[in-house]
Amino acid sequence: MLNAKDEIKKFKAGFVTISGPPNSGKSTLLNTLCNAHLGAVSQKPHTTRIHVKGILTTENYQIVFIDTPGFIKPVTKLEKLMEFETKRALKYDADITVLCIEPNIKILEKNLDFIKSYFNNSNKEIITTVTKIDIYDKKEIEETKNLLKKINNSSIILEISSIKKININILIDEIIKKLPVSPPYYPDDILSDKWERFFVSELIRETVFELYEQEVPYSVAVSIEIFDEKRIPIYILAYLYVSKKTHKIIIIGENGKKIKLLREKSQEKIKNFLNKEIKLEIYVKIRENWQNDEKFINKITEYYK
Ligand SMILES: Nc1nc2c(ncn2[C@@H]2O[C@H](COP(=O)(O)OP(=O)(O)OP(=O)(O)O)[C@@H](O)[C@H]2O)c(=O)[nH]1
Ligand SMILES: [Mg+2]
Repeated sequence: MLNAKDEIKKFKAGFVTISGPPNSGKSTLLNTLCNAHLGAVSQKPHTTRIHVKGILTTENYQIVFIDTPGFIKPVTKLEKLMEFETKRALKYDADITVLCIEPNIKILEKNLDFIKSYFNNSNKEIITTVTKIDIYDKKEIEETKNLLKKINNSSIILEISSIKKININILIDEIIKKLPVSPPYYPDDILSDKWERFFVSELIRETVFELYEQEVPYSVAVSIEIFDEKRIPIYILAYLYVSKKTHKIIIIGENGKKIKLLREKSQEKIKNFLNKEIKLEIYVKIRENWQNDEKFINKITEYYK
């Protein structure tokens, strides 16, 4: 018979979706929880397009986090895919969901309907996190918590900061309490379900979000055409697709200065991520209105899956 000590030792494992309004800090939380740069992060909303799994394994548990795109009212086919990715992770994949809410009343009110329907449609345990508390004052954090309690008073609410690592361990403890007893889903040395090519393309896309304004980052899709590990340094050729001619001109910039910066910054990030020397080349291509071209979207997300 099992004694109490053995009970504690029982291995726990499960899936945890990270959801919430755009720009609320979901991907940053994934990266902090997994201690790796897995999700693309930017100051602009709708950075994440496809779900990304981050796997945290210890002696006693394995948590498979699923970062998802922010809540979206889809218009284009790409946005429909983003919405599908969010809903799929919520409905089928997760044992628990972590809802990320930035304590900004204006943004919160804008997303209230999404948040309400999230609580109504989820049949899973929800842990609500009020994010980025290092940059908000107490009053705003309290107001947010009160509003959230009005919507749902059964979910735990934790105040967190992923950047300052505040209450991250408490969040992990709360998740472990709710995790089912189960063998691990992945080998203990696996950090994500995605291929290196995916992270390489996302690091380039993240840099595009950093360097370009307005609609340009949303016009960009990245495809890794060559990833040649036999060459030293590793040779990577990326095609950067834009949906308009004018965007190509903006991406390249005067005398090619802007794309040079994009190449250099992306190369540095990829080098740090892979921990290997690399040589990156980027070609810009026009693919008009690709956001509504299902075939193209499938091609571009082929190695994402
Ligand atoms: N100060 C502070 N900023 C944060 C924190 N977490 C995230 N941010 C910033 O908030 C912005 C959005 O972060 P992301 O992690 O990309 O947000 P997201 O929810 O994944 O966004 P989408 O994928 O676009 O829905 C970035 O500029 C982050 O650096 C935090 O704990 N503190
Ligand atoms: Mg994100």
